[in-house]
Amino acid sequence: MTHEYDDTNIFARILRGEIPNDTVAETDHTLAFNDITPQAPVHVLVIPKGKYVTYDDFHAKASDAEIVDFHRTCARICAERGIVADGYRAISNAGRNAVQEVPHFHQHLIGGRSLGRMLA
Ligand code: D5M
Repeated sequence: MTHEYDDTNIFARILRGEIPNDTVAETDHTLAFNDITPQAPVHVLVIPKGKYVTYDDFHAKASDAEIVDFHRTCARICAERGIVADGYRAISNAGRNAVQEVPHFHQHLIGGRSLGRMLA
């Protein structure tokens, strides 16, 4: 897939402040906000502030500081939102086969109910 970044994507617009979001956490490198169509009681999206399209694009191009900050923020949100004890799902859709809708790398943190098996 192409990793050419599209500045018009909705998360780029959120990062530019053009569209409101329900912020959960923000650091120098990372923004987390509630998903607009939650699939569970907890459904947070975590995105780097840099322009990365997919999981692999992020890890290929981002600095160590950005990568560490991103993952620490994800883990902190899981703890703060109380989904660690009963379990949760952390997933990132990438590209066509995963039906990625928004071409700005993001991780879904989903929990608060039984999620069933992901792989059918
Ligand atoms: O999922 C993209 C996710 O982004 C999907 O769960 C809806 C969510 N979304 C789309 N627009 C918004 C806004 N404006 N705020 C919050 N959440 C949003 P994907 O993994 O790309 O298929």
